[in-house]
Amino acid sequence: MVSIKRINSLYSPENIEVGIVHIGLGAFHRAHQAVYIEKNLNRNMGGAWGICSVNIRSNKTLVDQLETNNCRYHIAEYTDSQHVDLREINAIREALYAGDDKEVLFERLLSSNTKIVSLTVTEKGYYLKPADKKLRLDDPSIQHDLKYPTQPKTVPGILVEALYRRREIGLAPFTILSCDNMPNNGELTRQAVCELASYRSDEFAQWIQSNVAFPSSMVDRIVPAMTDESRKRLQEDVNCDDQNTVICEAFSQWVVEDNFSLGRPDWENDGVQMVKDVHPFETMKLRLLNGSHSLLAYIGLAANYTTIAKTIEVPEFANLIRHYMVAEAAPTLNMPKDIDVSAYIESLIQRFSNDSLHHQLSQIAIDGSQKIPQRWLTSTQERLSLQQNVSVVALGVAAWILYVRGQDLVSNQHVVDDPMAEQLSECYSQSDKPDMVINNVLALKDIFPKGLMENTSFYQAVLTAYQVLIEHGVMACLTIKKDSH
Ligand code: CS2
Repeated sequence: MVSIKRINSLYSPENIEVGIVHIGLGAFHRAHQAVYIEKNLNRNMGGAWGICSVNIRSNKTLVDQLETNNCRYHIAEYTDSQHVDLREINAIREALYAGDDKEVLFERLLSSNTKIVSLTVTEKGYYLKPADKKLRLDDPSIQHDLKYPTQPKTVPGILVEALYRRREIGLAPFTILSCDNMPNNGELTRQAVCELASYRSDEFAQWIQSNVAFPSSMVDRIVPAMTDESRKRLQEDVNCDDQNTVICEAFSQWVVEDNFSLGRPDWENDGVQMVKDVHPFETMKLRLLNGSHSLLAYIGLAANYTTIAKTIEVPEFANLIRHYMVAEAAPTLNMPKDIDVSAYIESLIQRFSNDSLHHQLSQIAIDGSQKIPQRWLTSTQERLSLQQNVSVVALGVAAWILYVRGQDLVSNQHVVDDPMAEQLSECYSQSDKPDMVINNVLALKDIFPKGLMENTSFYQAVLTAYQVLIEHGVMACLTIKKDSH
């Protein structure tokens, strides 16, 4: 029997005003930020921080489904397979789909009640090149926004146009809060918005620089994409027939830079860590949690596993992940004294082992070109400059290179879902000889910083791992020396 604790909203949703516009209405937003707002509204018995959640490209069905239910939905927070908190959420007061016509969205963005615009649009939604963080000017959607700035398609384009219109009518700019897995996500958002705005005028870009707050934030909660299988399990476990319910882990963390120009909810009373500098938290989470996730995804898929819990259950993989975190990632962190990195590592192993989540490796494997620089490559470059061992990351990169071939070790095909899929596939087009492939991939300068591309030890380590991987399989690659740091 699964033990269920039900937590219901205590306030009247119809009295809540919208103060936040959120772009990226996916499972993560519903199980993370919306929960913190829900707690805030519960504690204050209402308020003006309801959310208008928006999708601009995908998932219109979800928007429609939420709208039919007055945007009320549930989240099922699994501590383990036997303990679930079923939480009612009413924090989202409006769901919008702004596809071709974005004027309804602009109406919201131009409202004086809108104080914060938050984002979960994934790494690629910022249109920055992973290696140098400059705008991807050759991307057709960015080119469109440069040509038709008043009818933008991209998130940076929408923000630029909304800020432009707010300035014209004399309305103070909203705060822009990125909630995506990137280091300095506030600063990166500022860069994308200001670079695009500079094509309108340098003076306008300068105005954004000086007047718009872009706090950084570190977000953390494991929220697997919902599937038919997980919906069925929900029905069995908690007898919940709300089709919009999201499954997630019990753990949740949000560390936010306290820099909001038009005010913010009193989040510090709802478990949000409001801090001056998010950077150490972001780096720790990206390199330890997300870095391990990507590693598990690519090696797990190469060994034919499907979920995180099933992969980490294999002792050799658990050892590899622990070794990666302890020996390769943790030494690159510069954490405040009161943060216990070893305890954090142990807690991650526990969280990865939560078998009630069924977190698919294929979901994490998506968009590798946008993820691996901040998860693996920055720390690896630092380690190489000190002549330190990087063998686990080299294996990870080799497994990712195998993954982007689109064909696994036993010739099963899969789709490579990545904005750089075409360039990655070209790396295999002349020849599939390991040295040629590795050369081609490591020469992709949008992904690999110059220092890494030119580093012969890195090239050699990736090549060796790749050769062993394709000739003998993953298990043969796992002889990581314990003293190699
Ligand atoms: C995952 C993240 O899909 C991925 O790349 O690593 O979504 C991860 O689950 C979250 O960042 C956890 O907070």
